[in-house]
Amino acid sequence: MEMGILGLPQSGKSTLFEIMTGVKISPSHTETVVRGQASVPDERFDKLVEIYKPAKVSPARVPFVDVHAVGEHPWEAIRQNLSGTDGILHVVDGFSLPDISIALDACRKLEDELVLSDLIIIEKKLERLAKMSKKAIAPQEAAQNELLPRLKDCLEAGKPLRRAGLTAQEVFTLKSFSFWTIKPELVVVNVAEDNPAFADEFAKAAHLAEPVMGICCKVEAELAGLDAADQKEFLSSMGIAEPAFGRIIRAAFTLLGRMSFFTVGEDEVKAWVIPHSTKAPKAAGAIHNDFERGFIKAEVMSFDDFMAHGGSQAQVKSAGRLRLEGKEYVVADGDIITFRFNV
Ligand SMILES: Nc1nc2c(ncn2[C@@H]2O[C@H](COP(=O)(O)OP(=O)(O)OP(=O)(O)O)[C@@H](O)[C@H]2O)c(=O)[nH]1
Ligand SMILES: [Mg+2]
Repeated sequence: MEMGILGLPQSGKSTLFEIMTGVKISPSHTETVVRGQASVPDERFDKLVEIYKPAKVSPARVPFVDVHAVGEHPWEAIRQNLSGTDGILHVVDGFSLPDISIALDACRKLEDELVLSDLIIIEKKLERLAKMSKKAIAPQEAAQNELLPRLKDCLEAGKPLRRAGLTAQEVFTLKSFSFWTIKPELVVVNVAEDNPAFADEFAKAAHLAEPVMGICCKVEAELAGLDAADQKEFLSSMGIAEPAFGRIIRAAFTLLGRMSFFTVGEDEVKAWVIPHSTKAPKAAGAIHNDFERGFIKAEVMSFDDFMAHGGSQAQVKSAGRLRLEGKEYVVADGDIITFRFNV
């Protein structure tokens, strides 16, 4: 699971990457690709930490990748380095020239590049398939051959593949292509300090199917540099509940179809990242393969039950709200779990 940061040159990609991940990119850096992890803000997790005061704190994380593409073929470097990512964070410059039509053009320019890039892949594949004898075409390719013309129409109409109404099976059939526009996408408008309303105006004018969020990277870079207490003070002095970079990280996490369950104790409180609709043994496997192999039961309490019973596992149990779940249990977001296993 990885989120790639895309955007036109100098739109603020690296600034945003640094804010979210805390990974500093030195101005003289020569590496093309920089990876970093962003902690996902979660009030429930913070409450658990407050209650258990654990020695180790491990929040959920989202990996982000930033590409510093220079030289003659920047797009090639971006394509190569981000093609394996699971989602796209598209940064739009809204600060250097805060003009809606300029920002819209900039946004569309990149979207068009992505659509075109996917279209070329499809055309090449269809050409190749057309030259092959029917017998030589493998079943997977035959399925692709059926599907690709429809996708071509979609792209030719300027629509990304994520809006082609594909079934899960069809998406699976297309996996080997790593299309850009099939990936979930979040659009982030980097606004000027004195124009925070610009992102909303942009969203209204753009009519995108993708979620749009605003951030002022300049302000948030200062914010990210403060410790937690100073951050709170800074935010309340500005009348803001939460930094925008926190909301963006959370949105990326949701966009990738992820959720968390918690394990708690005095040694560690940890948020484990799993896809939605994960059954208990697979969730146990996120912790350790042995937990999945030797899975017996999951002791589960919901976060709400835990809080409603004074943040005490013993009280949850005596109230009969501690559930013993088996192999078919689908883990819910925010479950607090202790696995029983046997290896
Ligand atoms: N005023 C202002 N400047 C910003 C903001 N965000 C980024 N910048 C500046 O814009 C320039 C480009 O920012 P980067 O984060 O390096 O942009 P980038 O998209 O990573 O650039 P490339 O990797 O070269 O394509 C830097 O000089 C930043 O300091 C912002 O919100 N406000
Ligand atoms: Mg950069």
